[in-house]
Amino acid sequence: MNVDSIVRKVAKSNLKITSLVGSGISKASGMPTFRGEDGMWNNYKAQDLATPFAFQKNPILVWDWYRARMRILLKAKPNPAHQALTELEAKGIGIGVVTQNVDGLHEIAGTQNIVEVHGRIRYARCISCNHYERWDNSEFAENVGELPYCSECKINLLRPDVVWFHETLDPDKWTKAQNYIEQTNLLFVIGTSGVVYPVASLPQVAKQMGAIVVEFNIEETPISSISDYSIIGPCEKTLPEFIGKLFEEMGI
Ligand code: BJW
Repeated sequence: MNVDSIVRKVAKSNLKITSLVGSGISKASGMPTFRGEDGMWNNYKAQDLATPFAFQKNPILVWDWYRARMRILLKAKPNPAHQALTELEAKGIGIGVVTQNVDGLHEIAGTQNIVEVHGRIRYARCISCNHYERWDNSEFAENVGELPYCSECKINLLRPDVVWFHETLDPDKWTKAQNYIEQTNLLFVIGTSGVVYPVASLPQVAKQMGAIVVEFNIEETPISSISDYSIIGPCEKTLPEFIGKLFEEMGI
């Protein structure tokens, strides 16, 4: 089915769109994805970097990986897909963005209703006293091989304020994400491989609650089989095009 026909099928009054987002949306901003061709897990093993055990074993290695990503992020800007989600919200039909991304590019694009379920790379938190501080500056990012300590208690290490494998998601954020899913009648699933739980369960929940699911990805994923429509192609192109046509169809 072509995009025009899909838009005609989903456009209706009282649309409440939630977007469930993964790293594919930020690829056109220069941020690498985790899996697939050019994915970070091709060069690194997730268990060596994105687990609490990895941080206990080798905090310098973990911090240097986050520093390398921060150096890329400091040059990155939101792309047309991030901007399209901001427009969706501004028109009153985008109710929320549930993002697995830690890069903060939705916020920079001007989206307001965002829940960052896997945390925020721009912040670090003390492993003991729970003090938070920003570290998204080039001085910090360039200090390869150094371990950052908490500026509050001055004793304990800082860690990136992200969710690693084997860690639970922040319960408030998870509740907020579930609320968006429960309220939505159209779910966009954008640039995620759909393999990391519990987030990967959300499209199924939306579907069970009667929402239409539209996936935007460059390839099929495990989410494709439960999606009503899969739009294959780079989302920085397909998403603004789809949203533009949706506005036209709805006359907004
Ligand atoms: C494009 C595109 C373009 C490219 N346009 N598309 C067995 C053992 C142990 C644990 C588990 C287990 N089974 C399940 C679990 C739980 C585990 C899990 O899900 N594991 C599976 C991988 C097997 N989950 C957890 O541990 C979670 N916690 C939890 O469950 O708590 C309960 C619990 C406690 C104790 C024990 C067990 C359970 C926490 C998950 C945290 C994930 N953290 C990371 C790192 C975040 C910090 C950081 O950024 O450093 O989150 S991992 C990484 O994957 C990151 C991402 O948010 C997440 C999802 O990845 P994403 O975004 O989908 O990226 P990719 O690369 O996978 O996909 C990119 C997609 O874009 C592809 O589809 C491309 O095709 C597409 N694309 N360009 C459109 N232009």
